[in-house]
Parts: sequence; structure tokens; C-alpha cells
Amino acid sequence: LDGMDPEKIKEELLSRYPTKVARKRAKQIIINKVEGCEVPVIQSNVRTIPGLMSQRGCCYAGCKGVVLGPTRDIVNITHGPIGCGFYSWLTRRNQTDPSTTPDGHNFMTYCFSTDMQDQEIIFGGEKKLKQAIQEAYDNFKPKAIAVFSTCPVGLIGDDVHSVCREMKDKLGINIFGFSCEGYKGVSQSAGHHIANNQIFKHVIGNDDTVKEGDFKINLLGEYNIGGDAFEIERIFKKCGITQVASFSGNSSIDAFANSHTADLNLIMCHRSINYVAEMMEKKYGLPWIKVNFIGAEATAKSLRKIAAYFEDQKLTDKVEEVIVQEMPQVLKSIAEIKPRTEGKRAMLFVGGSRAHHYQELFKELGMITLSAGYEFGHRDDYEGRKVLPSIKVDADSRNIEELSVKADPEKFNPRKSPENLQKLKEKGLEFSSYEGMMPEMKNGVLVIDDITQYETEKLIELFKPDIFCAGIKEKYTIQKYGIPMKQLHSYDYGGPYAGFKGALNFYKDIDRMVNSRVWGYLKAPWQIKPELAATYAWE
Ligand code: CFM
Ligand code: HCA
Repeated sequence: LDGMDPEKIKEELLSRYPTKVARKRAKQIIINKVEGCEVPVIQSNVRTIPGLMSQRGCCYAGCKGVVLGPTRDIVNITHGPIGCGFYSWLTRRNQTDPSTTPDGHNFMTYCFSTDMQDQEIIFGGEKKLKQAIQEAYDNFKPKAIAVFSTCPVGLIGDDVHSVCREMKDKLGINIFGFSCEGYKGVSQSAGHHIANNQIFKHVIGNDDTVKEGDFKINLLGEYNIGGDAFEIERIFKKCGITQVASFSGNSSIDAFANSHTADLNLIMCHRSINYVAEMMEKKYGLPWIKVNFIGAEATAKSLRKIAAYFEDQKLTDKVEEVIVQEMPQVLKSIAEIKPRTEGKRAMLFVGGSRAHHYQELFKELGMITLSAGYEFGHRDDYEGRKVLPSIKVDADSRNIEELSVKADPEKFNPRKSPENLQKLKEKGLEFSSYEGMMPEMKNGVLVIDDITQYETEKLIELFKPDIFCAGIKEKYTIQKYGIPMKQLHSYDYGGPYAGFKGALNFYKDIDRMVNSRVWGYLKAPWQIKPELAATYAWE
């Protein structure tokens, strides 16, 4: 930490909190210490302390915006006030290519909402929801409609599921609902879980057609932000790997329905989609492994992992050939840029997987991660490992109807489940203790869960990092401090950053940001007028 004592920094971050708050935050601000594959315990996936300004979003955002948002051919209706629908209206920059499905449907550019008013709050909103479903059907003739509950729906007790059942019978298309009221759980994370459960229950397994192709995979937890999925699909094609479905970047409901016919699930963002992988493993015998296509090295490693799973010489050779073709440009770019970025210091506070994955790209530029953390990651995201008995019952699952998933003997393919875990273990492919954020970070750095606005500003004052990565709510305060800020959610209109070509884009953007002199000229309003600082002071 630039020679600073991490204990002192932690003390400093906590010093102005009331005692009780400081005691709680102390469990979420951890000095990293890697011993073998053991790391210290970090408290995560717990309620944000009221009064602290968090980066987090809500359950509805995680369900509607994150998991279902990037699916082009489902009409996604927000049942609630218009603000919720508006907030999740393509702000996440997930791109799609409608030409890849025969009907060319793309409803992602629309914002469907019941626009709930006082009238519905008082007398109930089910009638209006039925009308909205009917209207969407009449206008768009989609093959599926999904309904997403916002906070007031749960409070007034509308039964979205019975409305969906009734309209499904009436219209003869797949219609299903999500009880993803914003207040459920502690963050977006509960919404991921609810989305996973319902997609599994209502869609996956509906179409048993086995498609052509070798090495059939599903890509899970990749959402095509800034076109990332297009680059990954390009690489798969080149390697001769067939993608059956993507959950859910550039996705289509037909592919979800058919996804259980694949041979292997690849998980990129474990946090948001592990539930689907676990359920598919149980019901259909489909094994899963973790991959990461953020970073050129990580991409090469992930491709090798896939080849190792299939144990096929042709695939192995092809993967090596593709790596040999793609890597020279990457290495050339690194050789040019690294002398300018080497030793620069980054901080990453993002979501539930990117604050870890993007450290790969910074490492390739010779940059150092001084501090990082997730908004809503769970302990396994920080620590690695598939099962942590102590966190089996987490804060989310209390509110979530658990599906009791049983193996389906008709569709369970034991060939695909070669005593799954055992075989993956023998090949060294199972999600291991080394794959979390903390085991891969340096000793002595600060890992901070659900970082607050106050702590963010303190870190900036203490370290003046060369770049800070977070989201839109954090962006402008950080820039006012004269620190370049990169949004790792939306990429600030840039991207793709995944795969080999994405890495090139990232190097270029980061070089431009950390070496621009403009930041040095910036003074925050409160640095120019100290009385402003007094006005907004903590105490
Ligand atoms: Fe997974 Fe995501 Fe992320 Fe996430 Fe998100 Fe996102 Fe994210 Mo924003 S699914 S956990 S809930 S990688 S929307 S595409 S960028 S916070 S780090
Ligand atoms: C969400 C979506 C978000 C928000 C990003 C941000 C995204 O959580 O509702 O705060 O900048 O990636 O779009 O994570």
C-alpha cells in the first residue's frame, strides 16, 4: 500500500464512524493475507447499514435489468411505477444481434411498463397488468412475455403469477412472472437468484432438439456489455466450439429452451448465474467449469481449460493455433503501452465479478491493484471454492422460493456427467480455492465489501490512485478529485473489452486515461472553496 501501514489505513477509514457502525464495517474491510489457498474471512452479502451511501442496486435491477435484460425476444413488462422501468431501459449497454434469430424479434429497445398509479395502489393492479399483457401481445405477437414485480407490487399483494397463468392459457404463449420486488434480499444478488429459478422452471428444457456441432457449450454469466459477447462468439467460432445458448448476452428464449442439450456449461460471472448451472447439473447431468474472458492471458487459459475438458486432440490443436494467431497483436500492444502504464495504481469497486476479472487486464499493463471489492459478491466470490458450509444459508435465500430440482431420468445424460465433480477434480477444472478475488490479490492490500461513498473519498485522499473503477453514481465525484475514472459496468461508451480484441481496446483506453495530463489541472469545488467542505462535512 505505497509503504503505508494497512492497519492504520483501516483505522483511518473507520475512525469517523459511530462505534456500532465502525464495528460492523470492520468486518467488511479486510487486509488481505494469502496463506496457501486460505484467506481471511470477509463479511459480505449482508444488509447495508442505513445511513451509509452504498453503490448497490436492488433485487428488481438484478432480475429484470441484469439477467433478463439482454434477451431480445421476450417482452419484459415492469409491473410498477414508471421510474423502475425507465431506470432499467437499456442503461446497461447490453447489445444484441437480432439477425441471429429467424424471426428477427428485438424488444430490447422498448420500455414496457404498467405505469402503476395511485388508483392501482389503492384498488390493486392486476387488471391493469392483464391489459398490459394483452396490449403487448396484440402489438408485438412475441413468443414470450415476462412480468417483473417492483416494490409496490409486493406491498399491495398483486398476484403476478396467477395473472401470468391466466394470460398464458388465454393467449397460448409462454408467460411467466418474477417476484423480484426491489426490497427483497440485500442487493441485486437476490434478483439474480429469482431470475435463475424462473428461467429454469419456465423455459430451460422446453425444446429437446439436438443441434449440429462439436463441443457444444453454453456461456453463462456473460451479458454482452459493449459487445463483449460478439468477440467471445468470434473466438469460439474460430476454435470450432459450438455455443448453444448464452445466459444472457445476445440471447434468445429459444436458445434457453434448448440449452440443456449442450455438453458443458461455462461460467463467466459466477455470482449472477451459478444457480442455473447448479440446477442444470442436477436435472440434466450437465457439468460446469469457470472461465474468464477478461484479459488476453485469461482468455487463452480459459480456451485451454475448455479443450482440457473435452480431451480432444483436434480441439486442443485448434485452440493452440488460435492463441498463436491472436497473441502477437496483444503482445505488440503491451510492448508499446506498458512502459507508460507500468507501476500505475488502480482501485476497482464493481458488482460481483468484474472487480476481480479486470485485475487481469491491469496486470497485463503492469499496473497494481491497490484495493478492490464487490458491491454484492458473496464469500465464495471473494475466497474461491465451490462450497462454503458456513454460508449455505445466505441473506438472499430467506426470501426466495427454493426450487426442489430433481434429476430428470428422461433427459439426464450420464455421459455428460462423468461423475461430474470427481472427473473435473481429476482434471483440475473444478471451481477451486484459487479462483476468488482474494487468493489472487497481493498480501496487505485492502479488500472492501460494499464500499461506501465516504470510504471511497477517503481512499482517494489517502492514495491518489492513478485510476479508479466503479459505476455511474461514483463517476463524477471521483473525477472532481482529479482522478481518472473508468466505468467497468458500461465501459463509458467503449468496449468490447473481452477476449483478444477487447484487451487491445482496454489497453488503449487505459493508456489514454492514466497518461492524460488534464487530471492534474483539476481542482474539486471544495478544494477551491473550503467553506463548501465545511457545509457538507461529516459531522
Ligand atoms: Fe455479473 Fe455482470 Fe458483474 Fe452482475 Fe451488475 Fe453488470 Fe456488474 Mo453492473 S452480472 S456481477 S449485477 S458481471 S450489471 S454485467 S456490470 S454490477 S460486476
Ligand atoms: C444495476 C446495473 C448496473 C449499474 C451500473 C452503475 C450496470 O446494477 O442495476 O452503477 O453504473 O452495470 O448497468 O450494475
